[in-house]
Amino acid sequence: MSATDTEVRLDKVLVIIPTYNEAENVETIVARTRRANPNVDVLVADDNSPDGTGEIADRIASGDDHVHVMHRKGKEGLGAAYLAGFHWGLDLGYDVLVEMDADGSHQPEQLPLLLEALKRADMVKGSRYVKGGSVVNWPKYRELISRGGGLWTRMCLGIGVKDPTGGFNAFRADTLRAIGLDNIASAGYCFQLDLTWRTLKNGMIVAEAPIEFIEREYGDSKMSKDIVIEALLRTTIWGLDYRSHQLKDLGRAALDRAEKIAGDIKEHRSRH
Ligand SMILES: Nc1nc2c(ncn2[C@@H]2O[C@H](COP(=O)(O)OP(=O)(O)OP(=O)(O)O)[C@@H](O)[C@H]2O)c(=O)[nH]1
Ligand SMILES: [Mg+2]
Repeated sequence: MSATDTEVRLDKVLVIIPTYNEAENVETIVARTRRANPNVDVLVADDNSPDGTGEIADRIASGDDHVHVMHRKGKEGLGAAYLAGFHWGLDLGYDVLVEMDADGSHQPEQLPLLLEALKRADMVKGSRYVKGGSVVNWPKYRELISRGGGLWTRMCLGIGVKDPTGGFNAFRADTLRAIGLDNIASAGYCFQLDLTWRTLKNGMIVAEAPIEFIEREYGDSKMSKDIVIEALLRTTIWGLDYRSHQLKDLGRAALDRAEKIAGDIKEHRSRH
């Protein structure tokens, strides 16, 4: 099944929300998600947050059959939590799996836009940098890093995605099955990039839906300089690796062509 297959079902949607110390945000984000999208299920994937986020999520889940909580043993990073959530959702037969932050940066009210675009794509990224997209309350330097990183990624990998590091993403279940979830670079922005890059390399369609991204109001960011540097380095390595394969293929094709021409000349000579 792929984006070109109109028969594919996209009804059973799971929104995965990874949390680490989001006690101030978790209740609001789950309530907003359920209110704006009454048919979707929510999975809070909590890494045993010391601030009690997991217990708050349990309380919400006890009053709403659409809300589930995964208690993980400790802080292992956002990527590991998403991967565990993906496996959980795939095993239970969800058609669509969505990544969404707990801090309100991604607005659940905009999820229908992503789901609509997923009818014609294999993965949809909520995008700050396509027409209609925007960033609210970000210091200029954050936007510069984000835009610069995106530009670098587009250049290295030769892709057109305007917001490759964006973390508000919707996948068809078949897309996740096709790209495989083993050996994903799981730290920070690399995780989102890796998923996007794998989907594109599999020849699948990645669409971007405009979103308004709002900087978190409550709680601490888990972003760090290391995460940015790792993402830039990894993108460069992926790009070099990809280009070297392209060059090898080009070289091989040129050699084949040269051998064919030499053969033709030989044959032509032997005939005359
Ligand atoms: N389960 C789990 N969730 C995490 C972990 N680290 C971050 N998260 C969650 O992942 C989401 C994104 O984290 P943020 O700290 O907002 O990172 P960010 O969005 O890159 O950075 P800001 O833009 O500064 O907010 C939030 O919902 C976090 O609670 C982790 O180690 N485990
Ligand atoms: Mg955030």
